[in-house]
Amino acid sequence: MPQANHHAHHTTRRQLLGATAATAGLLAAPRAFSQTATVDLGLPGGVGERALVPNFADKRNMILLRTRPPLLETPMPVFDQGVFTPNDQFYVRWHLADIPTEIDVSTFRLAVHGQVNQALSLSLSDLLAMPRVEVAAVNQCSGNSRGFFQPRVAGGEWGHGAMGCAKWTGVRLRDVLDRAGVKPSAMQVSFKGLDRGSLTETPDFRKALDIDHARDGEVIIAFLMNGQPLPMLNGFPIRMVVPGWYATYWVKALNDIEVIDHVDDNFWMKTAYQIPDTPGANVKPGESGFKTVPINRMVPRSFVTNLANGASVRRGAPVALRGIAMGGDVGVEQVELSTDGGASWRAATLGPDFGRYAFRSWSAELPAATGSSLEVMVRATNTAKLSQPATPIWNGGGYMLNTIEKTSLIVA
Ligand SMILES: Nc1nc2c(c(=O)[nH]1)N[C@H]1C(S)=C(S)[C@@H](COP(=O)(O)O)O[C@H]1N2
Ligand SMILES: [Mo]
Repeated sequence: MPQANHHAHHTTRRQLLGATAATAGLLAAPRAFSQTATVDLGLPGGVGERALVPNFADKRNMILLRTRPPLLETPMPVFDQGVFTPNDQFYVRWHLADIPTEIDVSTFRLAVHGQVNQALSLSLSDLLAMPRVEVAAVNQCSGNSRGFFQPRVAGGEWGHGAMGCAKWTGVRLRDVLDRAGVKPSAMQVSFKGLDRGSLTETPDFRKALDIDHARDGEVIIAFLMNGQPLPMLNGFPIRMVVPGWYATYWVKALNDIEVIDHVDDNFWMKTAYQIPDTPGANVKPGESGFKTVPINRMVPRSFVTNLANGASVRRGAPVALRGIAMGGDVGVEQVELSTDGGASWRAATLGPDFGRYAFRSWSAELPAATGSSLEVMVRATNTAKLSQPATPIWNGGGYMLNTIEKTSLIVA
């Protein structure tokens, strides 16, 4: 549950003001970025070679998928350093070419309108003066790991690094809606940010949540990420945080909230980000005729973070493993490991619990390795008893991949 926190209003306000000055050079930075190395994401077909860029805007050492608008992936070793992903290595995803690069925090306004008694135009000071909550939550792109889909699908070929976990601080969406007074005719709440397409016909990026979800007290409008103002590329000055749901709803640089009396049928809700309405969003390649729904709750996942595929371990010595897991829309109940292809499983030890929406660290020591190779499988089960599937899922959008991961180790 988010905790109320009423401290440090003034500090925060200064921090937000300071951050504005620091963001002025954002556009120039991507043009000047340098590439020092490449990484191989290990995608099927050997198509996963990517540039590692040390200095893209205010990000460091990120895997570059695209520069405009930016798609930046977090390298896996970052997840070995703790459950909270550093802001300057947190992944970045935008759809539209024209993204905000500078914000005047004194004139910025958040509009709240539509099916409300009183339309609002809220300044950052207005938001900073409201009761605060904090939640630790995983932000994961719907298409995280899309590059591993077989057969391949269209769309950004992410490895596993289009995810991150942060402590998000902000105000409850419910409190903002209550201030405007939601009319009984309200059915959904729709969100838009400051970004735009470069062509006028490109539809604005708009996402919507059902009114009850929007008012559940867990959905927040965040202005701090790990205690700092949001990086420009992660939605400065404010963004939506929808714990347990895929990041497509976590609208960045949020400047418009519209309460609507119908189900949002804009392109980004009705056409894009639709998944098969089947367990785990799984269908057969080429299958058609199934019902689709807007993507929604996340599913459990787990990863080994201290050893990469192809790493060597010492023969005759116990193998220390550690990693991270997430429950999806509920907490992690259990993480298990198998070294016999899934025939038997042993429980890992779970690390500290930062709340059900956060990453959960885990560790385990496997008995001394004998043969010449070792394949480790890791499986998370959430508190709703949902486990990761053993066989890969598939859907045409390349969404929600959460197959049990395998790490192949060399024993020498
Ligand atoms: N305004 C705006 N918000 C947005 C998007 C966008 O294109 N524009 N993309 C969404 C998607 S699909 C993802 S995966 C997350 C990525 O959040 P991040 O860049 O902070 O990691 O932002 C979401 N919020
Ligand atoms: Mo996404």
